[in-house]
Amino acid sequence: MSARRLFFGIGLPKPLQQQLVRWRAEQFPEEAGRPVVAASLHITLAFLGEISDEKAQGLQQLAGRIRQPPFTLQLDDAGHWPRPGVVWLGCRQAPRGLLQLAEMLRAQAARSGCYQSPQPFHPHITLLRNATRPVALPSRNFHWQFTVDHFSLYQSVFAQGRTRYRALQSWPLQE
Ligand code: 2AM
Repeated sequence: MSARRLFFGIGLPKPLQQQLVRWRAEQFPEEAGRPVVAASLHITLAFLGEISDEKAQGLQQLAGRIRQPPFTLQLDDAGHWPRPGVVWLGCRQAPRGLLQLAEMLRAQAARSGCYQSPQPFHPHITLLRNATRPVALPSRNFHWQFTVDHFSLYQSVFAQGRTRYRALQSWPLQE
């Protein structure tokens, strides 16, 4: 039986991807870490791991039953986790809609046997990887926002030395 590495997440609007990539290039020197390509910038809601197509189908059905209104996400925070080597963008106060959506998807994933980290959910967009050395973080005078009106199931595909994320299915946020 085939297994794919999957996760539920939120993608970014294309213009915002471009803005973030330009800002990142201004803010961080090349040696700070390996930049995630614009099209791969995302927020993970629930990581599923390598799962069978059967299990994925069950989770896709459950995802389709989620009823929640859209919400606005403010990107006004940044940080560095040296151990996984991640520089990230996030929000100082995560909106309730984001936390609810992630909680629902993570609970459904856990009930289906997908291991969920016991660490608190910290929504973030990974900007740089392999950032294990100290990094000077930009002063917090940035602020972007966007409306989240859908979420997606992504496949993580490793090919030619790099990982890319492919959206397999999306669901609108609506009541
Ligand atoms: P990261 O960006 O902080 O590394 C695809 O790998 C996505 O799933 C990435 O956003 C990654 O988060 C996240 N991810 C990978 N492994 C994970 C795990 N064990 N628990 C939670 N999220 C994970």
